[in-house]
Amino acid sequence: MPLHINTPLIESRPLSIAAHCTVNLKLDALQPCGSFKLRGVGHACEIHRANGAQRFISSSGGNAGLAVAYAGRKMGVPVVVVVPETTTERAKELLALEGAEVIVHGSSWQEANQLAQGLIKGSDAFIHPFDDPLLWTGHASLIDEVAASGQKPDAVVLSVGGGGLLCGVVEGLQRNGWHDVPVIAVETQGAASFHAATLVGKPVQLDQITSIATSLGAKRVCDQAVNYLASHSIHSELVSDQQALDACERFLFDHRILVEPACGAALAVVYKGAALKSFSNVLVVVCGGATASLEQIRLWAQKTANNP
Ligand code: PLV
Repeated sequence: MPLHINTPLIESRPLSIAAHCTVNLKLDALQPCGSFKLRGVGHACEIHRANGAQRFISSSGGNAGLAVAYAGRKMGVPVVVVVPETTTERAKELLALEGAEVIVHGSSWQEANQLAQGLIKGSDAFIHPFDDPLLWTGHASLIDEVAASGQKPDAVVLSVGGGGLLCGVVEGLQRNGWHDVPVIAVETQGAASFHAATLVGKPVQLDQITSIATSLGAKRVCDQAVNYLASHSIHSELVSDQQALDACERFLFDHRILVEPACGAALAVVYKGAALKSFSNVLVVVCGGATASLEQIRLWAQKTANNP
Protein backbone atom coordinates (compact mmCIF):
# COMPACT_ATOMS: atom_id res chain seq x y z
CA MET A 1 0.00 0.00 0.00
CA PRO A 2 1.44 3.41 -0.91
CA LEU A 3 1.58 6.09 1.78
CA HIS A 4 -0.38 8.62 -0.27
CA ILE A 5 -4.11 8.44 -0.86
CA ASN A 6 -6.09 8.48 -4.11
CA THR A 7 -7.46 12.02 -3.75
CA PRO A 8 -10.91 13.23 -4.79
CA LEU A 9 -11.38 14.63 -8.29
CA ILE A 10 -14.31 17.04 -8.19
CA GLU A 11 -15.89 19.56 -10.53
CA SER A 12 -15.73 23.08 -9.13
CA ARG A 13 -18.77 25.17 -9.93
CA PRO A 14 -17.29 28.46 -8.59
CA LEU A 15 -13.99 28.05 -10.46
CA SER A 16 -15.78 26.89 -13.62
CA ILE A 17 -17.91 30.04 -13.56
CA ALA A 18 -14.86 32.25 -12.96
CA ALA A 19 -12.83 30.65 -15.78
CA HIS A 20 -15.73 30.20 -18.27
CA CYS A 21 -14.91 26.51 -18.75
CA THR A 22 -15.28 23.24 -16.85
CA VAL A 23 -12.75 23.14 -14.02
CA ASN A 24 -11.97 19.88 -12.23
CA LEU A 25 -9.92 19.90 -9.05
CA LYS A 26 -7.47 17.20 -8.02
CA LEU A 27 -7.58 17.72 -4.28
CA ASP A 28 -4.05 16.84 -3.17
CA ALA A 29 -4.42 19.27 -0.27
CA LEU A 30 -6.20 16.30 1.31
CA GLN A 31 -3.10 14.07 1.40
CA PRO A 32 -2.40 13.10 5.02
CA CYS A 33 0.65 15.40 5.21
CA GLY A 34 -1.24 18.26 3.54
CA SER A 35 0.31 18.29 0.06
CA PHE A 36 1.03 16.29 -3.12
CA LYS A 37 4.62 15.84 -1.92
CA LEU A 38 3.74 12.54 -0.28
CA ARG A 39 3.30 10.93 -3.70
CA GLY A 40 6.93 11.33 -4.73
CA VAL A 41 8.49 11.38 -1.29
CA GLY A 42 6.58 8.24 -0.26
CA HIS A 43 7.73 6.46 -3.42
CA ALA A 44 11.37 7.50 -2.89
CA CYS A 45 11.30 6.53 0.81
CA GLU A 46 9.83 3.10 0.04
CA ILE A 47 12.58 2.38 -2.48
CA HIS A 48 15.35 3.60 -0.17
CA ARG A 49 13.90 1.58 2.70
CA ALA A 50 13.81 -1.56 0.55
CA ASN A 51 17.48 -0.90 -0.25
CA GLY A 52 18.31 -0.83 3.46
CA ALA A 53 18.13 2.88 4.43
CA GLN A 54 18.13 3.27 8.23
CA ARG A 55 17.46 7.03 8.33
CA PHE A 56 15.96 9.67 6.03
CA ILE A 57 17.53 13.11 5.74
CA SER A 58 15.70 16.10 4.26
CA SER A 59 16.60 19.74 3.82
CA SER A 60 13.14 21.24 3.39
CA GLY A 61 11.44 23.49 5.90
CA GLY A 62 8.30 23.10 3.90
CA ASN A 63 5.97 20.47 2.59
CA ALA A 64 8.67 18.14 1.26
CA GLY A 65 10.20 17.92 4.76
CA LEU A 66 6.75 17.28 6.20
CA ALA A 67 6.17 14.48 3.73
CA VAL A 68 9.52 12.87 4.64
CA ALA A 69 8.68 13.19 8.34
CA TYR A 70 5.28 11.59 7.75
CA ALA A 71 6.75 8.77 5.64
CA GLY A 72 9.47 8.07 8.21
CA ARG A 73 6.99 7.86 11.07
CA LYS A 74 4.75 5.52 9.12
CA MET A 75 7.69 3.30 8.13
CA GLY A 76 9.41 3.38 11.53
CA VAL A 77 12.49 5.09 10.09
CA PRO A 78 14.05 8.05 11.96
CA VAL A 79 14.02 11.36 10.09
CA VAL A 80 16.29 14.41 10.34
CA VAL A 81 15.09 17.61 8.69
CA VAL A 82 17.51 20.52 8.36
CA VAL A 83 15.59 23.79 7.93
CA PRO A 84 16.79 27.35 7.36
CA GLU A 85 16.26 30.10 9.96
CA THR A 86 13.44 31.52 7.83
CA THR A 87 11.25 28.45 8.48
CA THR A 88 8.06 29.38 10.32
CA GLU A 89 7.33 28.21 13.86
CA ARG A 90 4.25 26.48 12.48
CA ALA A 91 6.32 24.39 10.06
CA LYS A 92 8.75 23.40 12.84
CA GLU A 93 5.80 22.51 15.05
CA LEU A 94 4.30 20.27 12.32
CA LEU A 95 7.67 18.53 11.78
CA ALA A 96 7.98 17.93 15.51
CA LEU A 97 4.43 16.51 15.61
CA GLU A 98 5.58 13.89 13.10
CA GLY A 99 8.45 13.00 15.41
CA ALA A 100 11.24 14.29 13.13
CA GLU A 101 14.47 15.71 14.52
CA VAL A 102 14.62 19.34 13.38
CA ILE A 103 17.97 21.13 12.97
CA VAL A 104 17.86 24.87 12.20
CA HIS A 105 20.79 26.08 10.11
CA GLY A 106 21.58 28.93 7.70
CA SER A 107 19.67 31.81 6.20
CA SER A 108 18.37 29.93 3.14
CA TRP A 109 17.60 26.44 1.80
CA GLN A 110 21.02 26.32 0.12
CA GLU A 111 22.83 26.51 3.48
CA ALA A 112 20.47 24.14 5.26
CA ASN A 113 20.93 21.73 2.36
CA GLN A 114 24.72 21.92 2.65
CA LEU A 115 24.58 20.93 6.30
CA ALA A 116 22.10 18.14 5.50
CA GLN A 117 24.48 16.76 2.84
CA GLY A 118 27.29 16.71 5.41
CA LEU A 119 25.19 14.57 7.77
CA ILE A 120 24.66 11.73 5.29
CA LYS A 121 26.32 8.51 6.47
CA GLY A 122 26.46 5.04 4.88
CA SER A 123 22.97 3.80 5.68
CA ASP A 124 21.16 7.15 5.32
CA ALA A 125 19.03 8.19 2.35
CA PHE A 126 18.78 11.83 1.32
CA ILE A 127 15.34 12.82 0.02
CA HIS A 128 15.52 15.85 -2.27
CA PRO A 129 12.52 18.24 -2.20
CA PHE A 130 12.14 18.37 -6.00
CA ASP A 131 15.11 17.17 -8.09
CA ASP A 132 14.98 13.37 -8.19
CA PRO A 133 13.48 11.01 -10.82
CA LEU A 134 12.05 8.84 -8.01
CA LEU A 135 9.97 11.82 -6.86
CA TRP A 136 8.70 12.55 -10.36
CA THR A 137 7.62 8.95 -10.88
CA GLY A 138 5.75 9.10 -7.58
CA HIS A 139 4.10 12.46 -8.39
CA ALA A 140 2.98 11.00 -11.75
CA SER A 141 0.44 8.83 -9.88
CA LEU A 142 -1.71 11.96 -9.67
CA ILE A 143 -2.28 11.80 -13.43
CA ASP A 144 -2.74 8.00 -13.36
CA GLU A 145 -5.69 8.57 -11.01
CA VAL A 146 -7.22 11.16 -13.35
CA ALA A 147 -6.72 8.80 -16.33
CA ALA A 148 -8.36 5.96 -14.38
CA SER A 149 -11.41 8.20 -13.88
CA GLY A 150 -11.74 8.39 -17.66
CA GLN A 151 -11.86 12.21 -17.70
CA LYS A 152 -9.25 13.61 -20.08
CA PRO A 153 -8.57 17.31 -19.47
CA ASP A 154 -7.53 19.66 -22.28
CA ALA A 155 -5.03 21.45 -20.00
CA VAL A 156 -3.49 21.00 -16.55
CA VAL A 157 -2.81 23.98 -14.28
CA LEU A 158 -0.19 23.60 -11.55
CA SER A 159 2.33 25.55 -9.45
CA VAL A 160 6.09 25.41 -9.95
CA GLY A 161 8.74 25.68 -7.25
CA GLY A 162 11.78 23.57 -8.10
CA GLY A 163 9.82 21.85 -10.86
CA GLY A 164 9.29 18.43 -9.26
CA LEU A 165 5.51 18.57 -9.55
CA LEU A 166 5.79 19.78 -13.14
CA CYS A 167 8.13 16.87 -14.04
CA GLY A 168 5.84 14.38 -12.31
CA VAL A 169 2.72 15.65 -14.05
CA VAL A 170 4.39 15.65 -17.48
CA GLU A 171 5.70 12.12 -16.83
CA GLY A 172 2.17 11.10 -15.85
CA LEU A 173 0.61 12.72 -18.94
CA GLN A 174 3.15 11.08 -21.23
CA ARG A 175 2.90 7.62 -19.64
CA ASN A 176 -0.89 7.76 -20.08
CA GLY A 177 -0.56 8.72 -23.75
CA TRP A 178 -1.75 12.29 -23.10
CA HIS A 179 1.13 13.95 -24.96
CA ASP A 180 -1.33 16.50 -26.39
CA VAL A 181 -2.44 17.91 -23.02
CA PRO A 182 -0.59 21.17 -22.33
CA VAL A 183 0.52 22.27 -18.87
CA ILE A 184 0.08 25.78 -17.50
CA ALA A 185 2.95 26.26 -15.08
CA VAL A 186 2.32 29.02 -12.54
CA GLU A 187 4.69 30.93 -10.27
CA THR A 188 4.50 34.11 -8.26
CA GLN A 189 6.50 37.04 -9.62
CA GLY A 190 9.10 36.93 -6.82
CA ALA A 191 9.78 33.20 -7.27
CA ALA A 192 9.81 32.95 -11.06
CA SER A 193 12.79 30.65 -11.64
CA PHE A 194 10.95 28.51 -14.23
CA HIS A 195 9.74 31.59 -16.08
CA ALA A 196 13.32 32.88 -16.21
CA ALA A 197 14.45 29.51 -17.60
CA THR A 198 11.77 29.51 -20.34
CA LEU A 199 13.11 32.85 -21.61
CA VAL A 200 16.63 31.50 -22.22
CA GLY A 201 15.98 27.77 -22.63
CA LYS A 202 18.13 26.70 -19.69
CA PRO A 203 17.94 26.87 -15.87
CA VAL A 204 18.74 30.29 -14.45
CA GLN A 205 19.88 31.03 -10.90
CA LEU A 206 17.79 33.86 -9.37
CA ASP A 207 19.61 36.24 -7.00
CA GLN A 208 16.86 36.10 -4.44
CA ILE A 209 13.31 35.01 -3.72
CA THR A 210 11.05 37.92 -2.83
CA SER A 211 7.65 36.19 -2.92
CA ILE A 212 5.68 35.28 0.19
CA ALA A 213 5.01 31.93 -1.55
CA THR A 214 8.18 30.50 0.01
CA SER A 215 7.22 26.95 -0.99
CA LEU A 216 7.79 28.05 -4.60
CA GLY A 217 11.11 29.58 -3.64
CA ALA A 218 13.65 27.46 -5.46
CA LYS A 219 16.23 29.89 -6.88
CA ARG A 220 16.86 27.46 -9.76
CA VAL A 221 14.53 24.84 -11.21
CA CYS A 222 15.71 21.30 -11.93
CA ASP A 223 17.15 20.62 -15.41
CA GLN A 224 14.42 18.12 -16.29
CA ALA A 225 11.70 20.78 -15.94
CA VAL A 226 13.48 22.83 -18.61
CA ASN A 227 14.24 19.76 -20.78
CA TYR A 228 10.52 19.02 -20.94
CA LEU A 229 9.98 22.29 -22.83
CA ALA A 230 11.31 20.42 -25.87
CA SER A 231 8.92 17.44 -25.65
CA HIS A 232 5.77 18.90 -24.09
CA SER A 233 3.67 22.02 -24.45
CA ILE A 234 4.25 24.02 -21.23
CA HIS A 235 3.07 27.64 -20.83
CA SER A 236 4.57 29.74 -18.06
CA GLU A 237 2.21 32.10 -16.20
CA LEU A 238 2.96 34.59 -13.43
CA VAL A 239 0.70 36.00 -10.72
CA SER A 240 1.36 38.54 -7.98
CA ASP A 241 1.59 37.63 -4.30
CA GLN A 242 -1.64 39.55 -3.77
CA GLN A 243 -3.43 37.47 -6.40
CA ALA A 244 -2.14 34.22 -4.86
CA LEU A 245 -3.31 35.33 -1.40
CA ASP A 246 -6.71 36.45 -2.69
CA ALA A 247 -7.07 33.07 -4.38
CA CYS A 248 -6.35 31.28 -1.06
CA GLU A 249 -9.11 33.25 0.67
CA ARG A 250 -11.54 32.83 -2.19
CA PHE A 251 -10.84 29.08 -2.40
CA LEU A 252 -11.43 28.75 1.35
CA PHE A 253 -14.79 30.45 0.85
CA ASP A 254 -15.67 28.41 -2.26
CA HIS A 255 -14.43 24.96 -1.18
CA ARG A 256 -13.74 25.24 2.56
CA ILE A 257 -10.12 24.15 2.12
CA LEU A 258 -7.19 26.31 3.23
CA VAL A 259 -4.10 26.11 0.98
CA GLU A 260 -0.72 27.87 0.97
CA PRO A 261 -0.02 30.79 -1.39
CA ALA A 262 2.16 28.29 -3.34
CA CYS A 263 -1.09 26.60 -4.32
CA GLY A 264 -3.03 29.87 -4.41
CA ALA A 265 -0.79 30.84 -7.36
CA ALA A 266 -2.28 28.09 -9.57
CA LEU A 267 -5.79 28.88 -8.33
CA ALA A 268 -5.26 32.59 -9.10
CA VAL A 269 -4.77 31.79 -12.80
CA VAL A 270 -8.09 29.97 -12.80
CA TYR A 271 -9.93 32.76 -10.95
CA LYS A 272 -8.44 35.30 -13.41
CA GLY A 273 -9.60 33.09 -16.28
CA ALA A 274 -7.87 34.91 -19.15
CA ALA A 275 -5.06 32.36 -19.62
CA LEU A 276 -7.61 29.55 -19.95
CA LYS A 277 -9.83 31.07 -22.62
CA SER A 278 -8.84 28.56 -25.32
CA PHE A 279 -9.70 25.53 -23.14
CA SER A 280 -12.98 23.89 -22.26
CA ASN A 281 -12.07 21.30 -19.63
CA VAL A 282 -9.22 22.16 -17.28
CA LEU A 283 -7.65 20.09 -14.49
CA VAL A 284 -6.22 22.08 -11.58
CA VAL A 285 -3.74 20.45 -9.24
CA VAL A 286 -4.73 21.69 -5.79
CA CYS A 287 -1.28 20.92 -4.42
CA GLY A 288 -2.14 22.07 -0.89
CA GLY A 289 0.47 23.07 1.68
CA ALA A 290 0.22 22.57 5.42
CA THR A 291 2.30 25.40 6.82
CA ALA A 292 0.00 28.42 6.37
CA SER A 293 -2.79 29.48 8.71
CA LEU A 294 -5.68 31.81 7.89
CA GLU A 295 -4.16 34.37 10.27
CA GLN A 296 -0.82 34.16 8.43
CA ILE A 297 -2.53 34.58 5.05
CA ARG A 298 -4.30 37.71 6.32
CA LEU A 299 -1.05 39.12 7.76
CA TRP A 300 0.68 38.61 4.41
CA ALA A 301 -2.29 40.17 2.59
CA GLN A 302 -2.07 43.28 4.79
CA LYS A 303 1.68 43.54 4.24
CA THR A 304 1.32 43.07 0.48
CA ALA A 305 -1.49 45.65 0.28
CA ASN A 306 0.71 48.19 2.12
CA ASN A 307 3.75 47.56 -0.13
CA PRO A 308 2.37 46.46 -3.51
N1 PLV B 1 7.76 22.93 -1.99
C1 PLV B 1 9.11 22.37 -1.79
C2 PLV B 1 10.17 23.09 -2.51
O1 PLV B 1 10.29 24.42 -2.15
C3 PLV B 1 9.36 22.08 -0.32
O2 PLV B 1 10.52 22.04 0.09
O3 PLV B 1 8.41 21.81 0.38
N2 PLV B 1 3.03 23.63 -3.82
C4 PLV B 1 3.45 23.41 -2.57
C5 PLV B 1 2.45 23.50 -1.46
C6 PLV B 1 4.79 23.10 -2.31
O4 PLV B 1 5.21 22.86 -1.08
C7 PLV B 1 5.71 23.06 -3.40
C8 PLV B 1 7.16 22.74 -3.21
C9 PLV B 1 5.21 23.29 -4.70
C10 PLV B 1 3.87 23.58 -4.87
C11 PLV B 1 6.07 23.24 -5.92
O5 PLV B 1 6.58 21.98 -6.13
P1 PLV B 1 7.95 21.76 -6.89
O6 PLV B 1 9.06 22.28 -6.00
O7 PLV B 1 8.00 20.29 -7.05
O8 PLV B 1 7.87 22.50 -8.15
C12 PLV B 1 11.21 25.15 -2.93
